Amino acid sequence: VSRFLKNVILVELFVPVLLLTIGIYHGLMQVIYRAGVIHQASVAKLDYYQGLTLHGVINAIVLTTFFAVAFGHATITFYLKREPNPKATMLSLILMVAGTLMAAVAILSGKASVLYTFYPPLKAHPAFYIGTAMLIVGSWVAYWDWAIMYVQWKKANRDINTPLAVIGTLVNFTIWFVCTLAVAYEVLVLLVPWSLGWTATVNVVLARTLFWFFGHALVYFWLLPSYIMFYTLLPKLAGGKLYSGTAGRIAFFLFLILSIPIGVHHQFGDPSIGRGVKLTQSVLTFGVAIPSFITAFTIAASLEYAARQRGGTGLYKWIWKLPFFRQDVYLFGYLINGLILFIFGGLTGLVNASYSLNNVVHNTAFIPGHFHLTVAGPVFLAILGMSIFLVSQLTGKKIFLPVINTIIPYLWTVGVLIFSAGLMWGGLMGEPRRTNMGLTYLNPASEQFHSYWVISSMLGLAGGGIMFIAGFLYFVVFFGTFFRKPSFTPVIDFPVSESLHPEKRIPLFDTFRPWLALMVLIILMTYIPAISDALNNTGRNAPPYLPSDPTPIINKK
Ligand code: HAS
Ligand code: HEM
Repeated sequence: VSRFLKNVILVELFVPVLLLTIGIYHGLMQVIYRAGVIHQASVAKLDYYQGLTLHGVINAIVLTTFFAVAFGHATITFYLKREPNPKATMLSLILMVAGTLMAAVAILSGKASVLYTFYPPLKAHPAFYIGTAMLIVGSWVAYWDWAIMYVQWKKANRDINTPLAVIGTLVNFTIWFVCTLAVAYEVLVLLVPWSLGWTATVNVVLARTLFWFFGHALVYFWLLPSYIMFYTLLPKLAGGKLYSGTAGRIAFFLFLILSIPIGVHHQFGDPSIGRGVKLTQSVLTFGVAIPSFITAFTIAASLEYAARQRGGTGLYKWIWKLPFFRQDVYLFGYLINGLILFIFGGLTGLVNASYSLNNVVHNTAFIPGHFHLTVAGPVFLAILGMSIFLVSQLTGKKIFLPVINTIIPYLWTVGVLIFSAGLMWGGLMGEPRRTNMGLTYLNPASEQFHSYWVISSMLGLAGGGIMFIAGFLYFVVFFGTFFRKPSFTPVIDFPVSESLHPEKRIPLFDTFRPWLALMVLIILMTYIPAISDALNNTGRNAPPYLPSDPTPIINKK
């Protein structure tokens, strides 16, 4: 790998991890506020919602996007044996860093406390929207360049199966490109003119619908780099082989067609969106769980094979033969903990997706309980592990404090399990999300004091505290490795899993065209009615609804 690319990848890891220190600090602050340990609206001149915005934007948007691009550069270069175009790579990096700085300044100056979902009626300074748009466009530039590299590579290698990691990366960025088109429209056509004062009002339902077109696909953009690691690295790290590469291909293509047309499951409570749209997107949401079920079974089979190769026996006893605490394969620990958390993350996702159950959990603490088991589970742990792996390899430096590095994912997992259990239990008792409960519900001096949520929010605090410690230890290992003396020649060398069964090339699972066509078709079928509802049932035409039923009365005729 060239010095140039090496440095670009290192900057793409260093910048977001540095910002992550602010993101993790605010995670801790939120559990402190919410548990009623303090009864203040702000600490160190940063108010609750400013902190929550920093937390969501840095952890879930900045870190994940930078990481996906850095990991994408490494993956594409490693498997296609050629490097991305330096000019495109540089342009992408500059746009991403400049955009992030603009958005960060807007949030830190208190002019963009709009949360990471940034849809109206909350309004931010234009710098926030423009910065976010630049971050996104920067990631597109990298994607276009990889797509060109892939097309050239494929021309020269028609009969060879495209490496699974390359399929995964391109599927992921195609989802990202298509879904960000909607948010780009929302930002540039609706929000920026409104924020500049050029337009007096904005169609809130339309903006939310466009946001969620992007917003749920976004979670698969976070997830797929981890899936690439589960399929292509984890079996090898465990000492075995991948049970089925074809299953992996099918899973990635299913994500391509199903990640976007399900965004309305975040809007079950929006009265302007009709029942038919909600039903269709609810059913498709169950569909998008299928590639994850395929992954669960394929990876479990690969792990069992690996453990039996190491002498494992019995129905479940083989599990103990897996290399949980081996310092040389520390990545295994990061990835397996992510998978364990995702069992609960996935199950709670299916609860959310169920139309009637969604009524119970929507806007409660159950939702952050769900997503810390997903984005702060398999996604975050894979980012932590891989960022340390790449920094060590690209700088030729040994891991700083390897024993601590091995323990971090276990500590984080214990923390998340306690934290999310507290939030979800509280959520089922009505504890709200996005609320500084220390001011009211958990302030004994307030009339609104609510003793039901004392224990659940204390569990959130305990778990959040453990997560904070694990996060702190990660920073020590990451920066410790970054700044120590090099001791070997820099490389990119992934521990690639072989396939257990000889893999025949099946053309349908080695081509994008039919899948892209299907993707566009399903999106049009699901989103034309959704957008039309958003355009028609708004403003004066907004339908009346009963608080007990989130569907508009108008549709009941
Ligand atoms: Fe979700 C809300 C439904 C997956 C993130 N989700 C959110 C929000 C976030 C988020 C951030 O339908 C909040 C947004 C906001 O701020 O308002 N989600 C789902 C469904 C899935 C799902 C059906 N979500 C994710 C992933 C995320 C994520 C992944 C981040 C990365 N989610 C919802 C819904 C809402 C929602 C509603 C709206 C709620 C509301 O009302 O606001 C599915 O994709 C889940 C499928 C997953 C599985 C699990 C498979 C298990 C695996 C592990 C196997 C383990 C092994 C280990 C092999 C079916 C792969 C074995 C171990 C050994 C030791 C051997
Ligand atoms: C929201 C705590 C790490 C992503 C929250 C909330 C809490 C919390 C309590 C809910 C606040 C509310 O609704 O009022 C923590 C703690 C962490 C941590 C203690 C670790 C020390 C992470 C990580 C990620 C993440 C690593 C992603 C990679 C999010 C997102 C939100 C959130 C996206 C939603 C923000 C919003 O509602 O606008 N966090 N978190 N968190 N967290 Fe975390």
